[in-house]
Amino acid sequence: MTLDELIKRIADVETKAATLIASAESASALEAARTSLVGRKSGELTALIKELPTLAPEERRDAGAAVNRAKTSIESALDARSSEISSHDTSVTTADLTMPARRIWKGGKHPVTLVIEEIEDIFRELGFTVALGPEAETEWYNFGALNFPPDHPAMDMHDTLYIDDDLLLRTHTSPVQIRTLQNYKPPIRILAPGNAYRRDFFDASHAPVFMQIEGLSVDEGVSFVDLKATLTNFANRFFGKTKTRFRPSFFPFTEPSAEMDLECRLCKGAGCSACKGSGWTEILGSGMVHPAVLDASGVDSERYTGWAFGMGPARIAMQRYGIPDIRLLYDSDMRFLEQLAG
Ligand code: 2NL
Repeated sequence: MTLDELIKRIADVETKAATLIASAESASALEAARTSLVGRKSGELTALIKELPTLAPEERRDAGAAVNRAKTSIESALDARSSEISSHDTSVTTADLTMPARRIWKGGKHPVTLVIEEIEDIFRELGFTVALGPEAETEWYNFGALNFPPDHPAMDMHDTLYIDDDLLLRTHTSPVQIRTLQNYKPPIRILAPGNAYRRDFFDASHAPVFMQIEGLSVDEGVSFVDLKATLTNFANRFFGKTKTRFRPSFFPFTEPSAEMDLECRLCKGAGCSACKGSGWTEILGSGMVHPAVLDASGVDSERYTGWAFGMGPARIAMQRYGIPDIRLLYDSDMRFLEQLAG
């Protein structure tokens, strides 16, 4: 090859390079251009460099300088185009970076759990702690220690689920209170939430497994005034300021016993279908702990007195959220639960 020919070929490669580089729209197209122009093996300019030794020695200096100038200018054009392409790389910029992330559905709390937690929060402020215990109990913890006479109908196989002769599924959470009285010295202020079991048919208002929450306060000098004041304060906190009343009742484990009613929120006491015309709805049972219960648990009933209450958080949730059938709380139907999930 002559020097003139080589110079012309270099100029041709430079012209071609300018179009090739300018038309490359992606990093891979640009990389292909780089290979075809200055690649080690098959680059067109590289091929011309390999021609240098065929020239006459006095021509090689000018030819070498021309090839190097072309190589430098092609390489800087390649670099400039490369930074242009990466600054408008469409694969990054089409994503909407302001769009909120899709979060994983982690579930929500069941309405009965919400009610239990709210009750716990109110009583926690009043100095109560939460106590838990077994769901399978002996007859003594479930009935005997609670002053049930030996022939009480609640102990009947028709009402209670027995595992064997002496083991049964607790019918209330009172056994937790008995175990606390046995193991701790007064003052005692506890809340006992948990499952309880009865041999009932599953209908609109009964379930064979249900949540119960009981409370117990035992100390020297505790009176019915403490019961009324604490439970009235609780009702006003939980339901908002509402009239309450206490009615005499009976439980084997309390004497005297009282049921607390709340003025019906729907008719404001006038009487409606929700309160069956009475103007009141029952929310809990309560009473002064029977001295026989304290003595059975090893607490001196001459020195200590106490009060207790029990309520069904499912019933409370039904009143609060207007749920007409208790089975809705057991069905796990997301269309229902999602409306109340906390
Ligand atoms: C209800 C109301 C109640 C209690 C539960 C209790 C526990 C001990 C001693 C005395 Cl260890 N009482 N719990 C008291 C009054 C009522 O439950 O409607 N139950 C069916």
